[in-house]
Amino acid sequence: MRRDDLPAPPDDDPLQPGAGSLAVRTVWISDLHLGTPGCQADALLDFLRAVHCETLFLVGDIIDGWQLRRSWYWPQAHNDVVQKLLRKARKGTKVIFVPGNHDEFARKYLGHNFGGVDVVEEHIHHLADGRTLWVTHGDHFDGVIQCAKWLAYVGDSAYEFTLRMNRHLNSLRARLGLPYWSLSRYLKLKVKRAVSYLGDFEAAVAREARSRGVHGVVCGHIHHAEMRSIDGVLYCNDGDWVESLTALVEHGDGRLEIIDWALHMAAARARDAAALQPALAGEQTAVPLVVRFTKGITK
Ligand SMILES: [Mn+2]
Repeated sequence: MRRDDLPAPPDDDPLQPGAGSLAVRTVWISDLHLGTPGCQADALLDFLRAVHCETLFLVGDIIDGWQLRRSWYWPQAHNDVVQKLLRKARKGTKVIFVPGNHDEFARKYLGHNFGGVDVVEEHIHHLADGRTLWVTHGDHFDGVIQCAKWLAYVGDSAYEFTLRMNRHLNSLRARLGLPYWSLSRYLKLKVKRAVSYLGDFEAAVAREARSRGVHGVVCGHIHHAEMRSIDGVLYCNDGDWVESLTALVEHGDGRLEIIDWALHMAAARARDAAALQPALAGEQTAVPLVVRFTKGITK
């Protein structure tokens, strides 16, 4: 059943796709890894269609030049993402691209503007409430960390294998009506050394932010969304669109929030299913769907 066939959801929830939009002041997304099979372009498109903002930050690893050099992978959905981003720039959204290590080719074009997209090495963002945030991809902090073991797997075949398993697992889960679940995120949090790596990275980025005299920092790179205070500095990581499907947003009053789009899509699907149930049951609307299903099995 296509979503168009469903009744429009109520307008009270700003996150509902049918309600039209999620209107915020600023959006940060990173680590899309367009050009790799790991990129969850459909979920990303769903998010980009729903979100409206004054400023959109692309915080690095947007197009994966490393992977494209090895083998060409560029499906239509990845084109659609690029078109959607350029369209937002054309329609008045300020789009700022801070290249990362996987799209370091773009670092040759710092200070230039392409189709309304500004390419900069880093940026100081002023929140509506006056606080300042330093925006950087974060890969420069690999070097200052002793045990950067986990990141060695990014772009590596073991990591790609995990992502491939993740895709198979989740297409199965989708068929079973289960929400998206990140195998790679689960593994990463299970591996002790990876967890300590994440902590070291976060501390190093926060330390640099403090030395720059800003209130906080927004980065990506480690594919792990987070927002917390580290020694008096607000550390924000917008996550990624390979594993966690997350974005960081600033509301009109300067309040920051991590948006988990996988959760949002699961909630939207559950609402769709609830809306469909009476229609499917037809004349037997009084009989719960579960009961009818069980009866079918015992026959
Ligand atoms: Mn990176």
